[in-house]
Amino acid sequence: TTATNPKVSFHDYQPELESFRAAVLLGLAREHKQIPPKFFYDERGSQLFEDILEQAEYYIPTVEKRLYQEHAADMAQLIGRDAVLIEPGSGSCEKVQLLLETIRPAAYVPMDISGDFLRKASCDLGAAFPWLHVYAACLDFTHELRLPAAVPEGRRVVFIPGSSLGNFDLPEAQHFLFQIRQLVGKGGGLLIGVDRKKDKAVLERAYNDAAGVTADFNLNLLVRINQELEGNFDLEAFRHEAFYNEQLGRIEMHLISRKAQTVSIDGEVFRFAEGESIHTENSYKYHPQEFGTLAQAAGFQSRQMWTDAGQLFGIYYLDG
Ligand code: AVI
Repeated sequence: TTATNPKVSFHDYQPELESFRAAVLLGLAREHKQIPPKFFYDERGSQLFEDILEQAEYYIPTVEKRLYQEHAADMAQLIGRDAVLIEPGSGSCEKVQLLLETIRPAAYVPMDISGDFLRKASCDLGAAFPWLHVYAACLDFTHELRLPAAVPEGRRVVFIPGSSLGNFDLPEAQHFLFQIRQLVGKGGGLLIGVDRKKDKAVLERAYNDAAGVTADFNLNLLVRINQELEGNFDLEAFRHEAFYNEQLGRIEMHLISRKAQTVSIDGEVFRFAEGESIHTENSYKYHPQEFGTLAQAAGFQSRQMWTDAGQLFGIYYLDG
């Protein structure tokens, strides 16, 4: 609908070829069935996630937004002018907008697995910030972190709002932070939002919103399998479940089979017992000290942490 903006470019590394099919068929063949959470984010899933962000029970966006608003100047000072700002899992690019005018990066590199969604978000961003150079990279950031060749030289700072790190298991989180450290190098930085450990009831409400949006988000995975992989999941025969696993410090999301049943996907048959689960997501919560240790092991040095009065959420700035 808008004229092409020469400051916005799109680089497609085709992240989804084959991987969804393989992940589903392998994941459902395991003793404890599982599907990695990155497959939530097709276009409808990305939209449902945006709707989760609007739910009152899901406290992260409100708390985090306030922190960016209150401390933008401090953050900008640590990041420095004319940085290359890189955001893996950028989604609707909403958070970064709270910082762009203060940070004034030389380039912004949003990365997302959902191509159409990324394209639209980048164009909207280019329109809202006409001075900004955007190099959008459609890729699976859990698989590869690469910058389009056209991105200018400059101090690199990775920006990860929304506690995306929480969706990695510990070894993966470690590896991901290490890769970020490689990408930004010595002298680069990382600005990252990380959800904190807190009262179980608050956490469980956040992943079981009353309107059922998180449930739809979870169940959309089965819709995707039906549509893209010729599956025949009966959506009425599975339910959303999310609970806090205190011992492991994580929210777990599952899809629970309401009855004994078989499901076929692309000709392969999978059996489900009544009550059997497909584990679809973990969302780890970190004490500041735990996160500090993890980041340090990846080669980062903690510079600053900002948190809210309720100690729900932490934003960290780390030096590479
Ligand atoms: C993207 N990620 C940080 C969200 C989280 O809280 O772990 C995904 C989510 N799943 C259910 N609600 C939100």
